[in-house]
Amino acid sequence: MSSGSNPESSSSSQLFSAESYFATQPSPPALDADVTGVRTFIARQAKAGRRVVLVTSGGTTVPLELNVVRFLDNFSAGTRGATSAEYFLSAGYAVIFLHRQHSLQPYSRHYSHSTNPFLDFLELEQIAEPQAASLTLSSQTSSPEPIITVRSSDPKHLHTVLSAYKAVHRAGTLHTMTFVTVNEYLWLLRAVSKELNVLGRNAMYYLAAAVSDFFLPREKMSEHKIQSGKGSLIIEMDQVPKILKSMVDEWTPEGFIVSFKLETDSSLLVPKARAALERYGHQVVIGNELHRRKFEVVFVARSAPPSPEHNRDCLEDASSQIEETWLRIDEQIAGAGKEIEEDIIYELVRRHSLWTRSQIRV
Ligand code: PAZ
Repeated sequence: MSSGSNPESSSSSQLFSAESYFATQPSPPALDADVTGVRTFIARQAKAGRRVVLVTSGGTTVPLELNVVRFLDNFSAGTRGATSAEYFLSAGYAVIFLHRQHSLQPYSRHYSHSTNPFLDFLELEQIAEPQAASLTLSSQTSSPEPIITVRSSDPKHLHTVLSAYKAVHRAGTLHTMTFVTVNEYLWLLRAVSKELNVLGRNAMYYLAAAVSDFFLPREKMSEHKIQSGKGSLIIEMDQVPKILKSMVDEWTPEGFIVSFKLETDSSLLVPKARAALERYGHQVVIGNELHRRKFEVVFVARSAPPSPEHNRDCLEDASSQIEETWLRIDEQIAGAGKEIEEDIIYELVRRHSLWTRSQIRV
């Protein structure tokens, strides 16, 4: 990074491998505690015989200073991830929801502060005499207890969401973890993937988070707030390592890995998704164009092998066997509440079932 006020910074960039990244960039302070928590969760789900999916959601930040005042961010609100997590849960999966702090979450997303402000659902009905039990909790023991009622224009929907939310809590099938920076995201992704590897093919990875492609290594960051007033600011960032390759080859070789590819130029969508599948050798790339992402996505995956005799090398070399499947919902139906994630998850669950039953890579 260079600016008139930041003369000590360097302008040389280097190419980080996953290995050199983790050897040089600091782990988040809570990593050990996070790993202990997720390990316990996975063990419980394994005992219950459940499949587990890691859903990543929301955008990562790239801090520009060590004492961070400024950072680069991403548009993602976490809608795709939070919505998908609900459909995975209702399909019987346990979900590790690794999300950007304060982004949308399963169930509560229906009543977020901006779409359906919670307080708008509450009415102060009447004043009742204080109950004996509540007297001990109240500092103003002589004041009557207010009664608050919930009023919704669509109580059936509220009831459905609340019932599902409570059921998931009772079952203990949702485990949430948070990140803010791209560095936290990468460390957590690696740690959770290694833990989930114990489930082999029963683990799925649904990587819907919008992860920065560029970052500022710790050694290039200014310690204090970058000062203005001495002209323009020039920042040279390094490329975030391609961690999908490490996931497939090292961290979780048996897992069913689904990555997302976002483009704004729709002519690039399929070629880039195909290239990602060929490059990393995982199971599915879901392509989505920024403005159409709620109505259509494209699944890019290898076609099912014609017979179990096909070996892994034969399939991986055959790029001609990569096929595209478009999934679309009508915009009017989407406006009436239908969510494309319902169909995405239905299709992925079907493919994951085939994957768990097959003995070869498809
Ligand atoms: O969070 P959101 O629902 O607004 O957006 C979802 C998305 C577009 C970030 C996701 O579908 C996606 O494509 N994630 C991967 C982005 C990428 O190419 O890095």
